[in-house]
Amino acid sequence: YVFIFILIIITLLVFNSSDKSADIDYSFPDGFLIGAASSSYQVEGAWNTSGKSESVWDNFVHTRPEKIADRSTGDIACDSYHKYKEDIQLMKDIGINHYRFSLSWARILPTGYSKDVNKEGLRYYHNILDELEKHKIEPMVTIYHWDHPQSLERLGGWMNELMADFFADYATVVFREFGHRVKMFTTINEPYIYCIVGYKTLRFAPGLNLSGWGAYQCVHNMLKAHAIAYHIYDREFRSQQNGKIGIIMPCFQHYSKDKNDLVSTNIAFEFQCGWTAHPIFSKDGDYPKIMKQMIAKNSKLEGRKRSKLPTFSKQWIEYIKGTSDYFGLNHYTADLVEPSPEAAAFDSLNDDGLLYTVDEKWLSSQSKWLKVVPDGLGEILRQIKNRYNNPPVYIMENGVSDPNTVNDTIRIQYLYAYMKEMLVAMKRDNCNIKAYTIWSFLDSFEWDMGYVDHFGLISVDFNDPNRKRTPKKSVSWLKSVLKSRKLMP
Ligand code: LGS
Repeated sequence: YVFIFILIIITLLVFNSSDKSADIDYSFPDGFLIGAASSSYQVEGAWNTSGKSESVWDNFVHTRPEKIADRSTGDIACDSYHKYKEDIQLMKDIGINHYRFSLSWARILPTGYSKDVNKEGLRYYHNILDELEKHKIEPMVTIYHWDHPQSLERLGGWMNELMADFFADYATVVFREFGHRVKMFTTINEPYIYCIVGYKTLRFAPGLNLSGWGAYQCVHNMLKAHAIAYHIYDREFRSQQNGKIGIIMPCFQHYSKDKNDLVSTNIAFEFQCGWTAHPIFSKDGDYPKIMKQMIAKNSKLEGRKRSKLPTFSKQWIEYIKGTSDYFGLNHYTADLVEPSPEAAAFDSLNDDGLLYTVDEKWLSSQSKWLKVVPDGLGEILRQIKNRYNNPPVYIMENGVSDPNTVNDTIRIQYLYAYMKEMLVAMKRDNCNIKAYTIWSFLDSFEWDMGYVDHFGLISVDFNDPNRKRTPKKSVSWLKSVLKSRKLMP
């Protein structure tokens, strides 16, 4: 009896501690969307043709070539301006449900102002929409993915509060022109990355060092721009157009180096994901409290009269709160955080007082910053659910860079493991996830990494004037997943 008793206890223990996801069926629910993404500057090319003006990225790559790993530009990129039909045919062959792409502000409004509409620019995007419609692929349109006209940069770009109004005028042109055929809009892609990398680490356009406050001002004006555009859509277009509009945030998963350091992981979350998510999705709105406190404290230590983090008035807090029909999530990887007080005191690059590292055991990708940590996706999805009352989440970017040109086994492994985590979060933990979008459809101009990092499902030969496309091995894997609507290794 003792033996049987012990056996029962052991079985119970093993059962309880075993993977609770074991009994999950890895099929995708009806209506769940799977697609792929791109952005205008990264794929279009045709940088100065058909009425398009110079964008801040055109200017950056032409004037500061040393900032780009291979000194390349997006002048031609994948030439999707001319090859969109071929691209959309490839999407059709794969069987994806939606295509997330962005509009070039400088192509639609070359001067930046809404009165000067470039008909050829509008035509190009109508052509894409026609083609998508023909193949029954749903468009998901990002209004702004970092490439505003250089004419607006001359006025200070996102440092200028007026940019919020310029953006809202541009968005209004977009709603009026495309809203009857686009049911899914994103105002701005990742304010965090554009503002940090453009104003702090200086790797991206406009690459300006504004003594520690630029990134804060930049996100501040973007949040205003987003909210104004949201309200315009809500007031003037929603009832006839019936679409959704929201914003996209990058949220890495942060694990603490010391397992019990929940303070550091919370700070890391709030300084990245929470910076844009808290004002929009939290009950109280405004920036996360911890951010306001820490930045104010550091600003004082640095001898500044005001906090580097601008303040929203009560009216703005209310106006911004709730302005997203969905939580647009870009997620790639995870890191380890630990407190690093010395860095925090006087280094304005480090107001969160944290040191970020990685676990050397994590599998590497082609990009230095990207380690393969699939359970990070599950963790971040559960955090979003718990912190913001389970909003509908649209995963708008997830993917990996893989040095293998066609035999991209890292990508297959990555996508499989990350999608699996997502399904566990949906089916076991009831996270409200509506869509999964792979970054990216094509190998493309990866910002400061030029054409070095390959994120595409489709390889592009950038030495070929014709930019020949070749589907990678991950495409055949994805095809069978999409066909069976079930995840298979
Ligand atoms: O190509 C971009 C992908 C690839 O890596 C896409 O245009 C962006 O929306 C997105 O941000 N993407 C991306 N993100 C990771 C950026 C890591 C930079 C880390 C710097 C943090 C301060």
